[in-house]
Parts: sequence; structure tokens; C-alpha cells
Amino acid sequence: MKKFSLVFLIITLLTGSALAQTADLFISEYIEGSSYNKSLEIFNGTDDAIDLSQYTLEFLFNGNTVGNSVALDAVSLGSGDVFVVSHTDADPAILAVTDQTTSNGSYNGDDVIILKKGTQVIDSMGTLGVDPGQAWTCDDGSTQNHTLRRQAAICNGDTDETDAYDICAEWDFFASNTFDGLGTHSTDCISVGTDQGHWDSLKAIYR
Ligand SMILES: [Ca+2]
Ligand SMILES: [Ca+2]
Ligand SMILES: [Ca+2]
Repeated sequence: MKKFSLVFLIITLLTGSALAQTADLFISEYIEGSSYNKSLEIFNGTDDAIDLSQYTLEFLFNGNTVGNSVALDAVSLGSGDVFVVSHTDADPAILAVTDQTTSNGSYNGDDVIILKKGTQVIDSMGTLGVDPGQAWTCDDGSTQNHTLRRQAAICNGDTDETDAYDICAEWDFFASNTFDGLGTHSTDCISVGTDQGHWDSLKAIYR
């Protein structure tokens, strides 16, 4: 194959629909363990640092459509980095990798969690206004007494907080009180926001 056509093929692959891009923050890990072991990891899979002062987490308990709102700290989250929000009284192993604590997020499995940028929903867990009983469940696990990690192929958040919720479609499940994945996130997604980004991505892959 000629060099020119090989480069053309690679560029086509990189810009094609096969490789999804990440447009904004999303929740990459969810811990609902024993006691106050509750933690959410938020991932920046975009090309750019993001000012978290624009973002809030909303916790809507037991089918209610009004709940607690927690503004994220006004810090900059770098590309590829995560921001961990945990319960104030969580296990020391959780707190060791926590960036912000709150006592306003005491979800226990049957609650809805929404990540917003301003008034715009950019990710959600559960169905707004619905109480699922004990938890959101599927064949692989549930949102109670589990650690959930966003599957590596998921590149963007669930921006419809009102539709039916299938947690098996987007999450991998781990045993209660699994903390060892908190603080980092692995993704298959490629962020290609600028022309320079295309070449950086290409170099990173084919190096
Ligand atoms: Ca609840
Ligand atoms: Ca949804
Ligand atoms: Ca993680």
C-alpha cells in the first residue's frame, strides 16, 4: 500500500463514526457500599481542561423530583483526569482519593443522580420520578451494595433522565466495598476536538 493511501485510511478511521468522541463530563464510577461508603467519580474525556464551577450533582431520593443539589468545587479538571465526590464519612480508602466531600448525597440504591452543566443534563442514573423499590437492577447487578464502573466503550453521559433505565447497558459491576478503581478511568473513546488533536491521537495510537 502506498504511504499516501495508508495515511488517508488512518485519518478516515480516526475521524469516522467507529471511534466515538467525548463531548463533556460523565460519571465514570459509582460506589454504594456499606455504611457511608458512597462515592461518585466524574471523568473528563474531552481534549480540554474543564472549569467545574459550571457543574452540579443532583440527588433525587425515592422517586422524588426535588432533591439535594451539590455544586462542584470551582477547580479545573484536566483532560483525562477524574474528580471524586464522596460522602463525608466514607471509608478512609475512599477519602484518600476524594476531591470533594458532601453529606447531601446519601443515596442508597433507589435514587436518581443527575450531573448538570448549568441547567443542562449531561449525565444521569435512574429515571426521574421513579422509585424502583430497593434499587435499579439488571442481570449483572444493582445500584445497591455494588461498585459500578462505566464501560470503556461509553463515551458520553445519559442525557435523558426521563427514559427507562438499563444499568446493564453501560456499567460493569463489582462487589460491595470495591474501592480499587476509584481515582482513575480507562476509556476506549478518543477525543479529537481540533486538527492538532487528530494528529496527537494518531501519534499516540501508532507510536
Ligand atoms: Ca433512597
Ligand atoms: Ca436515561
Ligand atoms: Ca474509576
